[in-house]
Amino acid sequence: MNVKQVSTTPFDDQRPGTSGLRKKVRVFRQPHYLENFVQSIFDSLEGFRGRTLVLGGDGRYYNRQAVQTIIRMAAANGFGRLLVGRDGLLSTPATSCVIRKHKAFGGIILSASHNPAGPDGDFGIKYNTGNGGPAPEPLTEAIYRNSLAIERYLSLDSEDIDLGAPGETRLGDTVVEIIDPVADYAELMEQLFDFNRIHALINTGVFHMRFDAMHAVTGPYAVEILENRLGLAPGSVVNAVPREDFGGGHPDPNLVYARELVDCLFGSGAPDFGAASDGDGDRNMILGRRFFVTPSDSLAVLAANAHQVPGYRLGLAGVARSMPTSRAVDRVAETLGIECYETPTGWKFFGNLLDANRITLCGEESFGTGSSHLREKDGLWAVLFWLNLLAVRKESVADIVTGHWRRFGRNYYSRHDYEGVDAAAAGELMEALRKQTGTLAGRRFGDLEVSLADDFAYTDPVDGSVSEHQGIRVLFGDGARIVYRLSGTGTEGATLRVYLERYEPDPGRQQQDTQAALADLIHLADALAGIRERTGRDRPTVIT
Ligand code: VG1
Ligand code: CO
Repeated sequence: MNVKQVSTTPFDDQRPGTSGLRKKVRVFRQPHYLENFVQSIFDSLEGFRGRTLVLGGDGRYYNRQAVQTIIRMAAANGFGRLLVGRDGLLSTPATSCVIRKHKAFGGIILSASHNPAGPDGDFGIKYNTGNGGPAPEPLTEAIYRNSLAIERYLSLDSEDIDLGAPGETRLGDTVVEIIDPVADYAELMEQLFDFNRIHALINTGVFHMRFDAMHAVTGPYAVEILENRLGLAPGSVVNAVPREDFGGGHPDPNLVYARELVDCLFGSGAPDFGAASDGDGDRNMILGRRFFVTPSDSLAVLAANAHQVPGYRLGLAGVARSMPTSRAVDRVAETLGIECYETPTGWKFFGNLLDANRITLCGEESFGTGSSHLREKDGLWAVLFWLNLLAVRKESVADIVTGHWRRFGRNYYSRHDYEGVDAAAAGELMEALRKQTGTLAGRRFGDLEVSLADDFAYTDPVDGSVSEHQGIRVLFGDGARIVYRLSGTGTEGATLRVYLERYEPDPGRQQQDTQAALADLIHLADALAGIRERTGRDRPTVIT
């Protein structure tokens, strides 16, 4: 089969963000746009000739066409074998699993995660390396540099592959294998968790659960694992069929976008346990009956109880959280006598710590939790972890979390997002804050005294690489904190994220409403940054 070389010219906007390159579908559909980025990835890699590439996506609009394009390009560039999820589907954690299990050279994931899909929605692409994790910053920067200088890309003149038929096809010297997207992942979950015990809990007949796949990629995984293997009643997984437009929704598992599930868990006759996942299956939301578990608390609870779950019974090497994530897990680490690392936002920063066996569990406030079993955050894994804990402890979700607070204290925590604000105004707001950081320490605002203010920089303890400007943090003496940063995943204007946290050790004061408990900090966050004045917004778009 003849390899063709296609001439092209660079686009100047292909720098990957927090999690790969994300743009509007219409941007990706410009001639050569996708191809340029894919070739820039391949041009940044060495030694992949004859090796395996894993390929799949969250099933959103444009997924199928992009898969066909990338199959031709990967074959033309010399990969020996392509493992492609059936129908072009592979969740982000399943891709990480398949890369590791089959010792692939790397993988390409097509997803814009929780961002809405469809012809007017978003599309995205990210590259994962042989450890199964997101490309680290030096590699994403190399990809970006290549994209600025690209002159040609390689492809084949070949027919589309039938993505629905499992089995192998030859494309020149390359074998394209269509794989079951669920099998390897489900097998790994069975190794980590006590399926018999969870099965027993579910089949008592008194335990009820609802899982919302939000019309995104987790549907087939959840049906196979929760219903077929663990015996959950058919139909307990709702919105289970992946759709190209995610049913018109916003597959972001939080209190705002997963409203249907939240209403169900807070309604009369609510099930005992509720969970949801996002577009590409790496996020999770955990709910008990009339109870919401913040992702930060979820990480802390999992860390404190990990020894009760087979895959983690030998204990934890250490834990890590992204900087804006609440410090609930820090208290658990202190008690367990293990290290707790603080990384910048984005899963790529956990990779080195996991590879070096410095940590076992890690998580982010943005509904992401994961462990050393993979190199991505993993939505369904977190749900199974909770199910395993519920089966062992035989307590309600609310009792487990409130018990945790009594033991470790409660970190009241919330994130306020201002979406789609003017990019220049958002940049100026951050710049003004950055200038203030030098003068804030020691100042008092009501009961709050600033102990430290800086622009967070991270030195990777494994490879020594430095990442700067990762968010402005303002710390107060009694464990309270405000963090400001701009999103690196949006596709329109800028999104300002304000993270608020306050520690409450007194069990008698742990039952307040979160926003009320954080009211002083919320007020101060606006006063310090001039959010209303600079963005023209008088309230956040989304509060989680
Ligand atoms: C957001 C979250 C971050 C997460 C990232 C990718 O990034 O805040 O914690 O790692 O999305 O998650 P940002 O830069 O917009 O704040 V996913 O599920 O989109 O792969
Ligand atoms: Co995601």
